[in-house]
Parts: sequence; structure tokens; C-alpha cells
Amino acid sequence: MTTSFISPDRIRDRFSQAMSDMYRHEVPQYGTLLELVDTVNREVLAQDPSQQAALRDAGELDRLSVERHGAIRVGTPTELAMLRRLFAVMGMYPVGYYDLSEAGVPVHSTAFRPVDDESLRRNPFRVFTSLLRLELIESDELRKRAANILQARDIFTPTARELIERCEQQGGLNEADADVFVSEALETFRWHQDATVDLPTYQALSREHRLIADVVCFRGPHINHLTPRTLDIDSVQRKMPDYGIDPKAIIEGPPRRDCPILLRQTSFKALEEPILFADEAGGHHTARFGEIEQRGVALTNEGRKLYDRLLTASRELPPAADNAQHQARLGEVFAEFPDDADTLRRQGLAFFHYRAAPGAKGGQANTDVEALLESGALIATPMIYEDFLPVSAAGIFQSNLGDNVRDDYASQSNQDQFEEALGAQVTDEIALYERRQQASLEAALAALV
Ligand code: OOG
Ligand code: NI
Repeated sequence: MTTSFISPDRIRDRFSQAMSDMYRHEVPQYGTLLELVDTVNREVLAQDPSQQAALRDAGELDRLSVERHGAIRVGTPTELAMLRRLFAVMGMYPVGYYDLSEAGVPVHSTAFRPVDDESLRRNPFRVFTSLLRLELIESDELRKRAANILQARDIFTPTARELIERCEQQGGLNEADADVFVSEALETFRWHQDATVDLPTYQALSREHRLIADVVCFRGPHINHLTPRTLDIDSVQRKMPDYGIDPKAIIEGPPRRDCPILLRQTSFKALEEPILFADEAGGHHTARFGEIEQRGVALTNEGRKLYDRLLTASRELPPAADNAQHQARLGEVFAEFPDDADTLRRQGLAFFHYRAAPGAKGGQANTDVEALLESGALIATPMIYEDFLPVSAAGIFQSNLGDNVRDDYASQSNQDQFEEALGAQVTDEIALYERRQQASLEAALAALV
């Protein structure tokens, strides 16, 4: 008997759709954000037919409204390791290591995401996944209490576990199993308004850090935000209040540019939600929000160093009064960063995807890339940044934890410890862009012979 497996890309596509439907239902304000993003995207396309044509050519137009990422936080190495296996079913693998302790958030993180060109094109959905670092809790008593609470929960359904194992053994899932997998996997990310602990325990953990209470006190790692893609983040930021949405103070990441780099993000502040505690006490918790993102070209190590240097310089300026002022200052500081694709490429600051022009032949011996680009035989397009930025992520975390959050955890980057918990190594994101760029160049040159 032959079984045919459905591609992990399709499972990821169904999963991200199911997650979006669930989240819109759970957090109605997120649905409002999606409407705003859709309106702004339509406006941009109507004003800019060339961008519309470019998006259509790239097969992107009907995918515009598909969510680009989500985020969760887990409590134990065992949970993280099982999540790695769950995401692998959908073709999502751990890329990058982010130490957030430096920014006062006691977690370290990775992004589970598709890695090859074709899978990224089909559906780039990724999940920013953080592991709580209980060892950063000072009080012995509280640390042990949190560990015990986490030990007692299982965040996966028995059927999800079974299907993950089946997928690993068989090398894939058939259509029917994939459907069941999607709905069972979804259970892990669902919101529960009944906490697993009593109110005093919640309060004690919350006093240590709001994030610790968020991870420890519930049955599972509820999805805490989803993030659609916008074509004009500045416009969405300005219009949020008109839609009754309260945006965070500033847009994170680089300023607006002609040639966008990396990632710009903003979010609306987490909502206060009613909770029923295990002792029947009622209370509130703020956890879930909505975010939007706009992505630009991925930077090489050199480019990233320049970005980090300029960002640090901008952070040394006095705090801006509002987003407009913040953006204006950022723009001045970033004037030093070349803002056209050719210069970024020639100076080795950004990654590009190469392809042979249709019908072009460059001759066997011609591997002079500049000459081929010049003649139009070879075409270079910016390679989109698929990852996250630790300073921006910290800003997103902080704006959703509310005020008065302690932030005195020292930087304790520990990738080895994270990988041990994960049960695998994370892929270095820069090396991955490098490989994809090289492979596209080799394929393009071969096509020109
Ligand atoms: C994750 C925050 C980071 C982003 O887009 O940088 C993030 C979280 O709050 O759990 O999602
Ligand atoms: Ni996010």
C-alpha cells in the first residue's frame, strides 16, 4: 500500500490559518487590527501600481493578508523539546538565538520557521518561542514552587503526541492525519481563562516578574500575539487610535527608508482579561496583544554591525516625546547607512537573491557578477529578513508587561543551555542567508551558460 504524505508547507499553511481564526475569535481587537492593516495595504497598492505589479509578479499579492508570525512562552526544557518536534511536522526549524535577559526579560528564545526558498515563498509563518529561565528567580522557595507547578502540566494533547511520533516514524502525515494534527496542535496554543493556581500564588509569581506568572499559572503557552504584514507601518501606527486601538509608543527597529532593511514592528498594548483562579477568586491578567510588521532586506554580518552601532547611538539620545520625533531622530542617525540596493550589495552590507534574466546567456567563462548585472543578464533582488531583532523583541515584551516591571536581570546569554533544553542546535541565521544567496548565484550562473 502506498500512502501519500502531504507537504509540511501545506500543514503549516493550514495551521497558521487555524491559529488566525482562533485568535480573532479570542481577541476581537485583533480582528480590528487586521481590518486596519487591510485598509492601509489597499491604499498603498492603489497609490503605487508599480509595487502592486511587483507583488503580483512575486506571487505575493494574495498572500498579503496571511499572518507572518506569532509568539509563545514555555516553562520547561521538556516543553521546548516537544515543541521542536511539533513544529518540525510543519517544516519549521529553530533558527537564531536571542538572549532577552539583557533587556530585563528572564527568557531566551529562538524562532521556529521554514528555512528554504520554496517553503518561505509558500508560507513564511514563524513562531517566536521563549523559554522561561527559572534559574534567574532569586528566591529558592518561589523557584521551586514554580518548577513544581510546571512539572504537573502537560501542554500537549495525547493525540498530538501520537501524530508527532507517527510523522517522525513514517516521514510524513497523510491528509486525514494532517487535519487532525492541526486541530490537536492548536489546543496547545489556546487561551484558558481559568488559572491552574490560586490568586496568592499568581500574585507572588507576578511580583517576581509579570512574565513568570504568565508562563507558570496557565494550562498552556497561549499564543500571545499574531502579526500580519503591512506595506506601510507608519500609517498603521498613526491610524490605530482612530480604530479604538492603543498603540505602543514607538515603532521598533530601523527608520523608514527607500530601501527597507531588517524589520520594523509595532503593537497594540495587551488587554486586561478576567481570570478565574483555582481558589475561585476572580482577577485579571494582561497577556495578549496584536502586532504588525514590515520587513526589508537581510543584512550581512557587516551590515548588522553597522545597524547595531547606529541603533546603540540612537538609544543614547534623550527619550523622544512621541513616535514622530523618535523616527525623525532615528532617520538622522541612520543617514550613514547606504539607502540604495546597489550600494548595499557592492559594499557587502545586505544579502541578495540572484536569478538569470529570461533568455539571457552570458557565456561559459563569464563569472564576473558585476558585468553580468550591468548587462542585465543577471538580476539581483533583496533577500527578505526572516528573523527577529533582540532589542525590538525586548521593546515588544516590555510594552506588553505594563509599567513597574523589574528589569535588573544581568545579561546571561547561554546558547549552550538553550540548545541542551531544545535537544538540537539552532541554525545560525546569517550563515543561512549566506547559503541561500550563494545557491541562487550558482544556479543563476549555471542557467546563463
Ligand atoms: C515575544 C516578543 C517578541 C517580536 O516580534 O519581536 C516578538 C513575546 O512577547 O512573547 O514577538
Ligand atoms: Ni512579535
